[in-house]
Amino acid sequence: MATERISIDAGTRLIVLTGAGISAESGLATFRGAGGLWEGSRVEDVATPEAFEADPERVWRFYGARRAGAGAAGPNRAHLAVAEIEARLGDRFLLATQNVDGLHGLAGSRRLVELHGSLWRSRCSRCEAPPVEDRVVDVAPPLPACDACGSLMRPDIVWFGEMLDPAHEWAVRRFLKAAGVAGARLVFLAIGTSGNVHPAAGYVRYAKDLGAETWLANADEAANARWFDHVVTGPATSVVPALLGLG
Ligand code: BJW
Ligand code: ZN
Repeated sequence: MATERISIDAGTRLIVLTGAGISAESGLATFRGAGGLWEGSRVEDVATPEAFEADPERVWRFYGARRAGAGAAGPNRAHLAVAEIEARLGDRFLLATQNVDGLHGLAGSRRLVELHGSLWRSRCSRCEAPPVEDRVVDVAPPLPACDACGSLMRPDIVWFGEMLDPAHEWAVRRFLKAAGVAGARLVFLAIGTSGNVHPAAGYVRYAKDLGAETWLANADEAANARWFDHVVTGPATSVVPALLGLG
C-alpha cells in the first residue's frame, strides 16, 4: 500500500483530476473494466449523439439505470479525502472530475468542475434552453420534451464527439497557468482514470509543461502513465488518503 506522501506546503497549488476509478469502491462500475458493458454494448457506444439519434429510449434506459446506481451510492474515503484537502487549501485547490455521478459534491467538494456533465440534469437535444435538474430514474415513453421547442430532452452529459463546456476547460487551464505565473509549487494528481479520453487525458502533459509535479493514483496502468513523475498503484480509498497525508 502507499507509503508515499505528496508534500503539500503553504504555497502548494493542487489540482486533482478524477475518473470512474474513484467511485468504484462506492459500487459504481468503471467504463473500461469488468462490468463496463451495458445490454451487451460498450458504454462508449451508448454514450454518443448518434446512439441517442438512433434510439433515444435505449439511451434514456441506460441513464435511468445509471441514475439509480449513483443515487443509491455514497461518497467513499477517497472522495472525502479530496474534499478535506480542498477545505485546507481553499483557492489553491481545484478538482476536475470526469465523473457524472455527483459523489464529489456529496462529499463536500465545492471548487469542482464536472467536465463531462452531470447525471442529475437534462437539457434540450436541439435548442439552447438551460439545463434543468432531473432525478427521474424510470424514463419511459413518452420521452420528456423541451418546454421551449418540443424537441426531446437528453441527459446533460458530454458524449463522445461533443465539445466540453469551454468555461470548464478554461477553468482548468487558468488554474494551471496561474500557478506557473505565480512561480508557485504546482501538483497535479490524477485518481482512478485510465487516461484514454481526451481532453482530460492531456491535462497532465499540459501541467507538466508548466512545471507541475505529477502524481497518478490508479488501480492499474494508465494509457498516459508516462507523463506522471510518480505512479502509485492501489485502490483509491487506501491510496488517496495516505498520499494526501490524511490516512
Ligand atoms: C481504480 C479503482 C479503484 C478501478 N481505485 N483506481 C485527442 C486524441 C484522440 C482522440 C481525441 C482527442 N481529443 C478528443 C478526442 C475524441 C474523444 C476521445 O478522447 N477519444 C479517445 C477514446 C481516443 N473525445 C471526445 O470526444 C471529447 N470531446 C472533445 O474533445 O470534443 C472536441 C473534439 C471532438 C472530436 C474530435 C476531436 C475533438 C468528449 C469526451 C466525453 C467522454 N464521455 C464519457 C461518457 C459520458 C459520461 C457518462 O455517461 O458517464 O465519459 S466516455 C467515458 O470515459 C466517461 C468517462 O468520464 C471517460 C473517462 O473514463 P475514466 O474515468 O478514465 O474511466 P475508465 O473506466 O476508462 O478507467 C477507470 C480507471 O480506474 C482504470 O484505469 C482502473 O484501473 C481504475 N480503477 N478501480 C483506483 N478502486
Ligand atoms: Zn428545446
